[in-house]
Amino acid sequence: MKIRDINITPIALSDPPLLSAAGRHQSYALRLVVEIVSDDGISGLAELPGGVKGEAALREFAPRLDGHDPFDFNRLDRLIDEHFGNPQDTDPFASSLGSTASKKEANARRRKSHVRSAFEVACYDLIGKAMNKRVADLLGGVVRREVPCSAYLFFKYEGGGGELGVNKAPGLTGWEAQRQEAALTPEGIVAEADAMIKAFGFKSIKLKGGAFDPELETNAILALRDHFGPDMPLRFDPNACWSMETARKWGKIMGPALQYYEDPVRGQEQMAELSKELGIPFATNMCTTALADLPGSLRLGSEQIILSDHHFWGGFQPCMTLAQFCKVFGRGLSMHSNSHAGISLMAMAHLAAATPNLTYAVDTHYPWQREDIIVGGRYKIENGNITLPDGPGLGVELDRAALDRLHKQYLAAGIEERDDQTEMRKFRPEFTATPTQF
Ligand code: GKR
Ligand code: MG
Repeated sequence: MKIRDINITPIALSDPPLLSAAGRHQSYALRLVVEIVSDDGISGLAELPGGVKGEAALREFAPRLDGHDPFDFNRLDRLIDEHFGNPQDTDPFASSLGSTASKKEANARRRKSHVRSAFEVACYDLIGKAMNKRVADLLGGVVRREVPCSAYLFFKYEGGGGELGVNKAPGLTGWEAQRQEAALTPEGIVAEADAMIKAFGFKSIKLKGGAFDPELETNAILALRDHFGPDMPLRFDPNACWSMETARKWGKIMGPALQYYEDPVRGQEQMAELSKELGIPFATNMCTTALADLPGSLRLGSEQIILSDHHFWGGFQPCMTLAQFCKVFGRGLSMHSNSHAGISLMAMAHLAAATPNLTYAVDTHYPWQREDIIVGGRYKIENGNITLPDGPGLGVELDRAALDRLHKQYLAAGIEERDDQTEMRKFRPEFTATPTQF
């Protein structure tokens, strides 16, 4: 079996105005859909964060895979290294978003990881379809068919996103209606949580912070704890935009209510110092984000829990290596997410289903999106779980009409890269997404 064709399609998914330290989500979230086709006509799928630079990187690399054997992952690695170079060789201790790597190095590494992830995941889907095996079977076997997900709450402005922008579609009920409402206060966050949990049955909650005054965000965590009681696991993540002083002060207050404190501060050194001081579990998807960061994580003890993400770690295989690391060195393991459609959801589900020591429910932005590119439309999350599909590979097929529609939506949206800061400046011209904001 050889790879004969590769199709790369940028799409735009409607996205409501969610807030974070980076600013405000644009009306559309960009994704890239990758399809590889074998010489016997079987296709393998993957989905990645979008943007013209990422798309260009995929397109430049893709011809190297002409005639490639999808089983040969070592060759894929060699081709990727030849094409992108291997910056990790020169500085294996560099942390991508920490203090030692420049933004340029971090972006280069991220692009390389994305490209490897896209083709690795698509190869697994292709192999699974060819062999009538689920991807999770190929990754080591299914240890759970029900993959628990966490509710992912955001402070947000009013608006449904997409064509609606800051407006709301009338006549909706339940989560569909709540999804369009503003959530700018602790009460608003509790209402958001209630509607999301009623619709999807989540049994743990993550709140994205970093958007407003730390006191207000801390009060939102305390309001969630009061509303849902002490048995509902709560996580809080200000994306490292808090100073040590701020994170220390509010961490002491919200700490007892938290399952984990995710990236309160920036870089492995600061994370290590504060986590020792506060003595509560720290988690990261910002200071330990690649295999090259693991020596630093060990040396410093920067976090107790690492969030994997097959898009950012370079595919399933590095995430399985991370899982082994977590097992051997006593780290907990959770999973990170960005706005995404059903192919990413399925890839996350297969990875989670095949990871015995996935110790926390996975993040997903999926409830915030409305459209999808998979046959059958939006995949159901029930009782807080994604149920692994029975079909081979990732278990989903591409809905070509939907792909075409969302590609046209991408062309019409005219967005080249995700840019939450510029989006926020349309409403708050003085806004700057500096690394430390509070
Ligand atoms: O979608 O705004 C967002 C999130 O802030 C996302 O970009 C983060 O990468 O969810 C992520 C996180 O856990 O840091
Ligand atoms: Mg995070």
